[in-house]
Amino acid sequence: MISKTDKIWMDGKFVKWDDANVHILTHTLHYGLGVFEGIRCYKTDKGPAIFRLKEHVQRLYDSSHICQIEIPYRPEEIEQAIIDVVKVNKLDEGYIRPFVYIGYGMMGLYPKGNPISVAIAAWPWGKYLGEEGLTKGISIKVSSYIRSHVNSNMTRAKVSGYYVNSQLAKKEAISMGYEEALLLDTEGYVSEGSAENIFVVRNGLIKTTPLTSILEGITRDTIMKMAKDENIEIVEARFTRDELYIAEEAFFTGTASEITPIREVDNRKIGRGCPGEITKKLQSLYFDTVKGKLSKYGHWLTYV
Ligand code: PPE
Repeated sequence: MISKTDKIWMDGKFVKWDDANVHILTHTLHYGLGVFEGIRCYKTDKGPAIFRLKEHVQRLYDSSHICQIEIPYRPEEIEQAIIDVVKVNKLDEGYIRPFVYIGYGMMGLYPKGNPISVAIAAWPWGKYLGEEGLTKGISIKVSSYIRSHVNSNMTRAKVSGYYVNSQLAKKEAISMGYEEALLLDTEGYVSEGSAENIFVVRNGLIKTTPLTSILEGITRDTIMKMAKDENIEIVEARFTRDELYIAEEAFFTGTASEITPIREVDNRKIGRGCPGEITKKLQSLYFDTVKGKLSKYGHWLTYV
């Protein structure tokens, strides 16, 4: 169950958590065209810090642009509202969910004139794939569902409706005893997890899937920059599921899932079946960064 906080920002006003409701004929609720973000804020020595706020807000606007939804606020207003939501709720650590949706008005697939609304909620959210998942790694399954064709779902946008595909894949994986699903693209190459980008390591080289059928993850970008700074070779290249099977290390990245090692894929151990050295190194750099312990990456933090 979600841990409630006090207030949610809805179109410029703070509303009590329990009163943050919408009409049942809210357009996005029926047809799935809404865009959202997932942002984390972490406890640091200098108070709560929001990780890569600007980039998340930029992606929210990019998602809206792709979907031709006009957000009735300026990006600076949304950034400030996100900071205010953390402040008002006295959160020192948690997850922030800005959501842009098409409101009540017309039904049918051309909702001309329906209001565009924005809501921002924040709440404490622990380890997405479990504490043990972070330390020992998770077991995943290549899904029978595939990511949509690039001209069906334009995955540079983070659209609510796309998560039907993710949920089906996740349900399938969990019902079969795995912790997360891995989806392939329409051509059969590795794409991403239900809510994570993926990296593999082999012979000291890191590979991550190129930006075709995947969300342009902000954690993915963070890890790519960190690997480069550590002089670890990293490339964006397509790879197949068997290349993943024989990888020495593999891990998922995402705001919610952070850096989660993958210890097994389709019942095949990855490396020695525990988090590898490069994964552990990047994971610790990531946690030190978000917790404000690395001044080198301090520019990615917005203190509340
Ligand atoms: N791919 C998908 C499909 C995805 O949903 C996410 C984030 C990522 C990659 C990683 O992106 P980034 O967070 O920018 O590194 N998924 C968000 C939603 C999770 C949820 O259950 O809700 C998240 O991690 O916040």
